[in-house]
Amino acid sequence: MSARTGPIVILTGAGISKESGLDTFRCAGGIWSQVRLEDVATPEGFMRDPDRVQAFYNDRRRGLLTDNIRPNAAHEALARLECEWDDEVFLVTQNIDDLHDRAGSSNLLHMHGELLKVRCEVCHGVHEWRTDLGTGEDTCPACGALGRLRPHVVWFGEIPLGMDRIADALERCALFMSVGTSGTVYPAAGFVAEVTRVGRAHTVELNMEASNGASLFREVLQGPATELVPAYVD
Ligand code: BJW
Repeated sequence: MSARTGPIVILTGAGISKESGLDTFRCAGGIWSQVRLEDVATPEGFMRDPDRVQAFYNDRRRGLLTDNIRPNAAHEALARLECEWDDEVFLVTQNIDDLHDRAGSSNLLHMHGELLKVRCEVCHGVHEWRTDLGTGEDTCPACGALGRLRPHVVWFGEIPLGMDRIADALERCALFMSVGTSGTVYPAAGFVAEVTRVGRAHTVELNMEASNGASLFREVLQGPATELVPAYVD
């Protein structure tokens, strides 16, 4: 990785977990070709048919917890980078899986939430959760409300998490790296433009194919994350 003189912000998306065995959203055969996002990833979809939405996330939660889903060489390389540069590295992931956590990244923000957490619609408490939801018997560990837990994920129309912290980091960073994201979903898709507007940072995209925002990056590398990321950061 080229020499730098300031913080590094890394944005990751579903492509980084693809080689760990998790589906992306918009690749051929991806999640949005299997289900309609309006049905499962909007507050309106949840109000219309909560059981359907809970079943969608129950399936994905069970999938994530199977033994064969593990962090890959790209997650591990980003965790090593944080070991080397300490709190100079800020990892912002759009992914709700826990593969960065398992790889050892800790200066990490899940801007679209976490699959292994639930949020109580009554007291708004967030809790670790590893089993199915939606039986009507789910009880909030904090306030005791019955059947009012939802997946702690950010649906379309909801505000992503940690936006103030992200905006501050984008403004100060010397390197902005985007890994495995199609650059389709805002506000994450707009981060490279924000960094570029401030003008100081090097920007690099590592993705299987050119993303929607590829022309905004100073450097674009194409290929699988498990090859590109270790080669770039080590
Ligand atoms: C590989 C690979 C390998 C494959 N190696 N690469 C303009 C401005 C602001 C907002 C909007 C706007 N226009 C519209 C909006 C609203 C909307 C939006 O963006 N819509 C667009 C579709 C147009 N955004 C929102 O509603 C967001 N909220 C919001 O904007 O609030 C307003 C606000 C913002 C800020 C401050 C104040 C107010 C919320 C968005 C929530 C997204 N939620 C989801 C689902 C929930 C989580 C879940 O179930 O998992 O999040 S949608 C889904 O897409 C998921 C992902 O995190 C997200 C991004 O997908 P990602 O990661 O890019 O995956 P793919 O599949 O698209 O791409 C994978 C890439 O990997 C591909 O390019 C492959 O080539 C590559 N790849 N294998 C390397 N081995």
